Amino acid sequence: MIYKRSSVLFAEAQKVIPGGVNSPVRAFKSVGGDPIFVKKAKGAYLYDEDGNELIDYINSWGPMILGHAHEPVVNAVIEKAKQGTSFGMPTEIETEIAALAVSMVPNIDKIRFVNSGTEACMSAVRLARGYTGKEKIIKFAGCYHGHSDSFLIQAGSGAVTFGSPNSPGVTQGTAKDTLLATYNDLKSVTTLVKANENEIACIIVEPVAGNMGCIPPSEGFLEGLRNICDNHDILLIFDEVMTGFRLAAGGVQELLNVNADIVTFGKVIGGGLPVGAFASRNEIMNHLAPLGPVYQAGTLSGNPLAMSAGLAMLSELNNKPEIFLSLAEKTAYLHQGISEALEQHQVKHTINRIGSMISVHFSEQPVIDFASAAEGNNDTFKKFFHGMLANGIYIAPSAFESWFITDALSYADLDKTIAAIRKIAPTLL
Ligand code: HOZ
Repeated sequence: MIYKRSSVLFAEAQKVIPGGVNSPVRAFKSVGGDPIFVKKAKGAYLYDEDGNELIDYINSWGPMILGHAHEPVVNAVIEKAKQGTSFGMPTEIETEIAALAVSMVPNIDKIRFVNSGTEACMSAVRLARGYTGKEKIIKFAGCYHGHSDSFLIQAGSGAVTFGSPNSPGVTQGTAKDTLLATYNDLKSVTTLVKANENEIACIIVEPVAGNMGCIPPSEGFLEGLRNICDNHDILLIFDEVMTGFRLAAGGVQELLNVNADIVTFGKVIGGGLPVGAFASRNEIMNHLAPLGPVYQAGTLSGNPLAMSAGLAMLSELNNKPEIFLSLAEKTAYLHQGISEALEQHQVKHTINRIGSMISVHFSEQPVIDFASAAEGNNDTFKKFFHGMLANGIYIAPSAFESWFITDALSYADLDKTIAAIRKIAPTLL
């Protein structure tokens, strides 16, 4: 594969954009080399500026559940755009998609749309604080809930990829209200709750972690969090930015049958357009302005283009629930193929998978939390990443991200991916 034009574009970008990118993980810093500039995408494939075709396992970090440039989504956006692109006024389609989301996701009565997962999580925490009258929050090391101040404490994803899980610019005052627990370790949570009795507003968690690679919850972990919250008047927030409408129509709440008090969503709810949302029961949502005192707002919130893309995508997922099973089967097939290819050459690895999320950790130990995820061999990951790229397969340029499987991926694409891994496995030793 040749990446001349991408490198030229990257050099130009660096003159006018910090690091040449608008989100750090894209810069390839942790894997080396220049990032690839994408020209267009269709179905399971990316087409870059050098004319290469790549099988995509990032899928805009999750939302392309039906594949890129999915026709009903694209057509919905085109038709909407012809009628104007932003009004800062209510539109009927907002109610349509809200009603659909409320019917798909368990345990919510109302939903508020925002513009990103970051905004959704930030607003959910404000709502939890306003509702409970308490200030502290518990988050888990390696979980990433966007880049707002309260969450950049031992954050995963790009923050850990670039060694700044605690970012400068976050004040001590903010940091002291974020308490840190260990994923899949209920004891670490009860210790914090006991030490901060009546001070904790909420526990926010990725119910399936996707920002330290994919890490599913251990048996009883989410149920345990639910119990702790119930016993101490703490709200449980599920950050379903990656998992919502992906692991099941109703996300992890449905898949694993555990209820959260507030759920947050990201780009998936806009079919890949800039959007996010948070949702809860009436008693909590009615605390939001204009009904209640907790303020939250945005001109582009409920933007008609994002709503039309989201409505097209969610409608299709709602009408074809068999998609979730088919995605899980494809992911299991890929898992088996990757395992066999790596085992054949004795490459130390652990594969985590749930539904249509999967990741390969280059470590022999079970990967259950941030510490075990960080044990992975990054040199092996770098070789793996570049080997995959050379063979036309695009995975996230960081070991701390999940792969996402789409409906557009065929078994032939999966076989091509497995064949590439078989080819590069001997180079990983
Ligand atoms: N932090 C995002 C994934 N967990 C990456 C965002 C991006 O670069 O688009």
